[in-house]
Amino acid sequence: SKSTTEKPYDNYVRLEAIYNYTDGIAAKYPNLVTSVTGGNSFEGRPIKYLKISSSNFQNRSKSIIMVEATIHAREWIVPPAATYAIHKLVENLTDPELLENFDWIILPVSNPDGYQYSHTNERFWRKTRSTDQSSLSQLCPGVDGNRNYDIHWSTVGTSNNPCTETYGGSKAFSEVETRIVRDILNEYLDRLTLFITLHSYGSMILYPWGHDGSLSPNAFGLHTVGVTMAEAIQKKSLPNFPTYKVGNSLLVIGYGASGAGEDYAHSIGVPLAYTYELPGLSRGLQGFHLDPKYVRQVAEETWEGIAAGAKHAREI
Ligand code: ING
Ligand code: ZN
Repeated sequence: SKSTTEKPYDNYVRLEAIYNYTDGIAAKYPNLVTSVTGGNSFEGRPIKYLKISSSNFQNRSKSIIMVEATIHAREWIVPPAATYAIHKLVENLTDPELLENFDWIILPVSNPDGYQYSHTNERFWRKTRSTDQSSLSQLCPGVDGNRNYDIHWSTVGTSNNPCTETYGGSKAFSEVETRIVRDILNEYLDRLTLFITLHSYGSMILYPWGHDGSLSPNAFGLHTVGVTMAEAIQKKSLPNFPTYKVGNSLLVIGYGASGAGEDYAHSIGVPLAYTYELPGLSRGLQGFHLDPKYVRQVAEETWEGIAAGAKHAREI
């Protein structure tokens, strides 16, 4: 049933409802929020993000927190967590410090083609929907955005076969969707303190490096802030939800992967860069389809983690 009052963080919703919400927020709070279209997806959909600032974003005076979401289409719990963060910052700010000390960039759906396709054609679609010149790519569209960044690209936990779930693309940044995230990171690099890419599932907070499990010189800071974020989430979580694990992505997930967004952000100099794996209560593909009765719960607890991360973000 279609309801104009349904919020994008109370249930699973289509792309159109997410953009209706973010456009509405930008129109209603012009002094606080700017909606930017970073470019268009492979199939021509706008990729929109919000810049949120209580002063003037372009003043360049505050550190920036960036939350990027839904590079993987089937991870439907992710857009609600991103839009709830917008709701808390703009419509229901309970901690004024979060806007006094930081500007925010929130990109709720970085892969709109895949997200739409997961609603209309194939619920568990993961990748983008692009094709390139190769005949296999024509047969098997889509690139794994989280293997497409220029960080040890195409070396570990990825495939050069377009017909696999972890196809890294014909080259690093072959996808306009990852290029848009790259361009935002580069534009604001000097002010970015904390970058979070939202995924599901597994109840984990992961940090670099994903290709070999080695640690960055900032690993102490990454781990300390990671644990703080996980504890904040845990405080608001439910007894039947798994306990969050925090650590290096290879060590915690158990497989290596190169070309991931979190690793790219850290490699170019974002001091705190994480992948959140939001909860799923089933194994296998059903883990990507958490019972919709938990959508608001996950949105709320995830926000606690993001807010705690912002408050403890320090350039080390
Ligand atoms: N998981 C991530 C993936 O892309 C990940 C895990 C994160 C791997 C960071 C490497 C680095 O496989 C999901 N669920 O997408
Ligand atoms: Zn993912």
